[in-house]
Amino acid sequence: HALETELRAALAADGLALAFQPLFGPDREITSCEALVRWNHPERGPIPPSEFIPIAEQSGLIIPLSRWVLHTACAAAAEWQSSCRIAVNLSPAQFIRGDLLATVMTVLEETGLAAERLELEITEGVLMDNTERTLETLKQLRGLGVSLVLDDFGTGYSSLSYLHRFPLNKLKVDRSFVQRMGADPSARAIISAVVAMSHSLSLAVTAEGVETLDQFELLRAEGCDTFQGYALSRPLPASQIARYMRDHG
Ligand code: G
Ligand code: G
Ligand code: MN
Ligand code: NA
Repeated sequence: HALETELRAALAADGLALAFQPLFGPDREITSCEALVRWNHPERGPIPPSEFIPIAEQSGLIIPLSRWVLHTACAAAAEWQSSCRIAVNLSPAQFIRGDLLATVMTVLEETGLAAERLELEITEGVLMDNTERTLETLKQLRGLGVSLVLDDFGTGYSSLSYLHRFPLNKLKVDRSFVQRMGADPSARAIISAVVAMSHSLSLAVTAEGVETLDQFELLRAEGCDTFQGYALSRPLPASQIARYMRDHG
C-alpha cells in the first residue's frame, strides 16, 4: 500500500503532528484536552485519521504511531502551566500486544507527567475482545492513577454490563446522539437516561460533538459533566494550545 509506505516515512521523519481539542466543564472552564493525530501530506495535503488510522491498524504501524502520540501528548501536557488533563485515544491493537501498561509507565517516566493527568480513551470493541486480560490491564492502569474513558458510547455493540464490570471513570456519549437531540426527542431521552445511569455508577459523562450553544445548554440541563465540540473550541494546533489555555484560564 503506497499510503502505508508514506505513513511509515512520515512517522520516522517527524511528519505527524497533534492537534489538541479542549473539553469544558459546565462553567466553560477547561477540564482536559484531547490529543488528535494529524498528517499533513507534503503533496496530498491533510489526510484525515479516518483514512490513515485503519491503514496503520492493518499494517502494525499503529503500535509505533500510538507510542509517538502518547509520548508527544504527555510531553506537551507536562509543559502546560495548567493542571488540565490530557486525553489520548488508544487503539485495540495496543491491548492485543500486551505491553500497554509498560508503555504507559515508561512514557509517564520519560515525560514527567503525573499519572493523574492522563486519560486514556478506549472504544467499546476493546471491552468485547479478550475480556479477562483487558480487565486486568485496565485495573493495572487505574492502579497507576490513570483515568479510563469509554469513547463513542452508544455506537458499538456494547453491553451495559461493561459499565460496571470494567473500571471506567467516564463515558463519552457519541456525537450522533447530540446531533439528533434537537429534532428527535428520543435522542434526548437516551442522553438523559445515560446520564442518570452513569451517575448512579459514579461515572462522569462527556457530551461530544457539541456544535451549537443551544445543544450546550440542553446537555448542561441534562446533567452532562463535560462538553466537547466545535461550539466551544475546535481542535487547535500544538502551537496555539498553551496560549489558549492561558487566555481561558
Ligand atoms: O480528529 P478526527 O475527528 O478527524 O478523528 C477521527 C477519528 O480518528 C476519531 O475517531 C479519533 O478517535 C481517531 N483518532 C484521532 N487521533 C487518534 C490517535 O492518536 N489514535 C487513535 N487510535 N485514533 C485517533
Ligand atoms: O472518536 P473521537 O471522539 O476520538 O473523535 C474525536 C473527533 O471528533 C475528532 O476528530 C474531532 O475533530 C471531532 N470533533 C470534535 N468536535 C466536533 C464537533 O463538534 N462536531 C463534529 N462533527 N466533530 C467533532
Ligand atoms: Mn476520542
Ligand atoms: Na468519540
